[in-house]
Amino acid sequence: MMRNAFHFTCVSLAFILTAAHAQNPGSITWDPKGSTHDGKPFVEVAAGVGLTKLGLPGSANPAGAGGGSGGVYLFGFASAVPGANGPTIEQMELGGSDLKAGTRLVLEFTKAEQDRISFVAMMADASAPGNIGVRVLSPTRFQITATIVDPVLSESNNPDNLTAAFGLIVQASQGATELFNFRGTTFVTDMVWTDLEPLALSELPQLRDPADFGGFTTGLAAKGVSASGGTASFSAFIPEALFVAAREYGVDVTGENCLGYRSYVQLTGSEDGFHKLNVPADQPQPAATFDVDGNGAADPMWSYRITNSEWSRQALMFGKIDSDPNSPTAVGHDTWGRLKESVSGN
Ligand SMILES: [Ca+2]
Repeated sequence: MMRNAFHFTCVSLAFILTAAHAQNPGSITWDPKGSTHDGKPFVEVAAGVGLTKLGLPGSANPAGAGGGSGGVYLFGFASAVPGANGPTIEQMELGGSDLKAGTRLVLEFTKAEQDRISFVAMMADASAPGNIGVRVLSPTRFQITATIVDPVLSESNNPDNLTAAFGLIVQASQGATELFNFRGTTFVTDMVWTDLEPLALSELPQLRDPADFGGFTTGLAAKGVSASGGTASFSAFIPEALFVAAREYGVDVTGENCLGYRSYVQLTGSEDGFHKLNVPADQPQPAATFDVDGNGAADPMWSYRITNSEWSRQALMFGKIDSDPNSPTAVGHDTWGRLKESVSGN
């Protein structure tokens, strides 16, 4: 219930909020005129709302829109302007438009000067280097590069009749060094984006109350990953700067010893679905499509992937958690729900 409220009041409010509260802290606005699909510009029809071409929204001319509050911004394309409950799965289909799977998106957004990009999560194709990127162009502007993917089967997308869809979540943080600033970590999945959500803060070891610096992770929650229709992939592109920050808090975590977790259960290797993608494995790699610190130079990045095959909600994490016997190794869905409500209610 919280999840639905969280997702879709945001989207439907976008049309009001973007005009009334331009670039307040925690607000983000899409710039259709500054964005392209396979090099072609979008058409702006209202502040923060765009179409692939002139005309009315429809399955051949999807609308892009976003909105949010409290530093969380949700954005997606749909064949109709979303109603109060957000786009339906059918409205997410982009296969009859110019946004077919394989289309390269370069999307630009504006933000408040003091906001930092904590993380970006998107449904996209991360299979090739350069397909994905996040660059801070100026203190008030950033760019996301993505390639549209054919979604896999998941809880909301069942049966899987989608051939192309796109959406993303951006979490902003105010302050360069606050604990919930993942320094521009970028998560990419091939599961429909409405089956994703940010973790409740208390789900991260460093953000428990009191803080538990036996661990430091970054992560995302996902639900409804199919066991029967193949597995969903979750890639994480993590700037070296995040591990530097974690070590400043005293956690012995590096890009090399970073591990993957599913609801606090360590994934021990590729047989468990955790893959380290850096080559060589002990060095961060500069990626031209990532400049999250906005210094004009490619950020050194680490990349990992978790492949998942469970039907329940999972907290997917990358980092290092102390083998403290007090750390939960299995937490029931109801407990997650209560945690999230308590955080959301504050
Ligand atoms: Ca940089």
